[in-house]
Amino acid sequence: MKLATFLRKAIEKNELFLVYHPIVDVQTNKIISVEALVRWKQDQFGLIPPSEFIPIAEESGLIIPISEWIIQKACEDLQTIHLQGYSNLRMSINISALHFSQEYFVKSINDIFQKTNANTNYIDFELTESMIMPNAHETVNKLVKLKKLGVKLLIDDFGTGYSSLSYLNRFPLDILKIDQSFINGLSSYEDDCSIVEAIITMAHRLHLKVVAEGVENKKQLNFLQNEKCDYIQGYYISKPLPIHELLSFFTSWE
Ligand code: G
Ligand code: G
Ligand code: MN
Ligand code: NA
Repeated sequence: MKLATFLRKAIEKNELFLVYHPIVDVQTNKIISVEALVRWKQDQFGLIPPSEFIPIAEESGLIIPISEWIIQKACEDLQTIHLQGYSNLRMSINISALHFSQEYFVKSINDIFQKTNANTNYIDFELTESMIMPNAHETVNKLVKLKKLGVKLLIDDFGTGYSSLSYLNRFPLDILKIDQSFINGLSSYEDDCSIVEAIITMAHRLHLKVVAEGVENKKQLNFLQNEKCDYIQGYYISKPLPIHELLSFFTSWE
């Protein structure tokens, strides 16, 4: 049987779950946000990584119910986190390309927000350059509608997509997340240092905040601190954690 057949059953069989990857403010050293990342634990095959099943989900269209499930679960867990006393914590949610391209995308998001009574001012949506570039005009309208719901918009994997920078000030964006490939190179490649430096300067000129993803050591952190990067995310802080472990991680971090 094909993986898609098993994936079709994954939601009802409760096989999908979310883990949360902390994002830290470089200046204050406080955890300001977590990124929701989906995981699939299948009966026979065990843990299947998203790099394997997200493409299958996109091809088969299954990504749409999965994406809606992810967004709803992340909203519910954000409420749990807020009720535990971490009332300023933000939630960053990856948006699927196929889901985003649907005409009813904004409505489906709004329905989930209504259903979960979400505090949308604490939610960030992670989009990629390739999702927003194809129909720039249509996309602007969609992004403007999304922003009216209260969320912030983040460009994920920045630096690896389209080379056109013209969209950066045409779209109502708030945050750039520098792709981890540039952060990996900070320790050994002068070129990567220059690129990261340039992205941060450019982002700040455009009044965008910057997240560096894939920070794994103190050397990278020091560089980013010097360059006035706003936020960092990576294994140097923590691995992505299930909600209960996340809550104990918050306690130990304070
Ligand atoms: O968590 P991990 O690094 O294994 O994720 C691998 C890829 O899967 C990343 O590109 C990530 O954006 C994508 N991914 C992980 N979680 C989600 C999710 O909840 N929704 C969507 N659409 N993509 C996700
Ligand atoms: O495409 P997206 O940026 O959503 O995917 C993020 C992925 O990168 C997640 O699966 C997350 O686990 C992974 N990631 C985040 N920080 C680090 C890190 O410091 N090291 C490694 N190896 N992976 C990381
Ligand atoms: Mn992401
Ligand atoms: Na990324």
